[in-house]
Amino acid sequence: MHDVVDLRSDTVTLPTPAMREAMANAEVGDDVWEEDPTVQRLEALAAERTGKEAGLFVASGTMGNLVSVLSQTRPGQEIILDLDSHIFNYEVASAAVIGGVQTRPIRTERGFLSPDQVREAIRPANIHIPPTGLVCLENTHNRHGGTVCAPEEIAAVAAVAHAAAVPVHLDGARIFNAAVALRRPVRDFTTDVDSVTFCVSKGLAAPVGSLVCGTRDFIARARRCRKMLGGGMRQVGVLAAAGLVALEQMVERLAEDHANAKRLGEGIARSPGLRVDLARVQTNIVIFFVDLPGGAETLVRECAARKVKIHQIGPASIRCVTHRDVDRDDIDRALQALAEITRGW
Ligand code: TLP
Repeated sequence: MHDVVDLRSDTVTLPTPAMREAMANAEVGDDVWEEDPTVQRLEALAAERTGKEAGLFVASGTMGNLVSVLSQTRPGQEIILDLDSHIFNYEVASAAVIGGVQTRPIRTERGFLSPDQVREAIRPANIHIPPTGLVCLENTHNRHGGTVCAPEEIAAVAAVAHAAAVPVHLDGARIFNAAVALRRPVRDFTTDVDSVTFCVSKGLAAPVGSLVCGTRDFIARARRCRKMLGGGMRQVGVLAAAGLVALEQMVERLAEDHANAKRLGEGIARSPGLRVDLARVQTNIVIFFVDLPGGAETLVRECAARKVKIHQIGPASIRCVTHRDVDRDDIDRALQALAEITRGW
């Protein structure tokens, strides 16, 4: 039980005691010179988990996605992605501003492009038309409520892109949640894509950082892009040490977050005036809708007054994310707060 129940995001997780200890004792060196042994261990472990040749530690998921776009496209190309994707909505238009690429957002049912959608969106060679440079996928899908895309679906989309010689990037910020939900190894979700970003700073509870993985050649280009963006860090093993603990100790417990999200979703479904699609509550995210006009603002405010923090993501929609620093009692407290507020709605 915590004093404040913070369901705004899994990014709010605090480093565990084991992480703080590992950080204090980390062996470090200058990582721009590629001399930090702890960073190298983390990059090697990330590559192994994703079944790729090499990995690169970056400051954030946003930086991981951007270096992946920069390393696989050139200005004037187009990238195909889902309309609700994080890259399209929440990365400050970095692909366009810094990469000079045009984004081609496509509306999907669950956040996942189908092979047919990708086939139709890939541009033919024509003097008027921007060539397709990259297809970007997201798994789990944040704005669609933490939905999971199965490895076979990823493989089918990648096959279409690869047949047209277009590489595929996976924004796998929460790919470990997908892996735990389907009880399959992460590498099943990543073998068919050319590059993947995942975050250790979300449900895995490390304070900072994401990993980008792919071929050795791709990682060499990504490393240059990271430097260009000011992301070449020095004795950064103090952060990578927490990332190692995240990968070694924090993956299996994500199942608890998923169980808590389910409990929360089921409680919300029983609350008057609130609507949730329980079929979408597959991992640690619950998105729900408030039917009353102005209800979402009221709900966020009234919950905050009861020390329950939730996050409004649309005029009538709210997102809750479960994580290590929210336990089952906290979920029941959040449900209690919602029940008090919506009584009589
Ligand atoms: N998402 C954050 C916010 O930016 C919305 C959150 O609280 O969920 N890809 C996906 C799918 C993400 O959800 C996020 C973070 C990122 C990339 C970016 O990661 P960071 O925040 O490390 O740059």
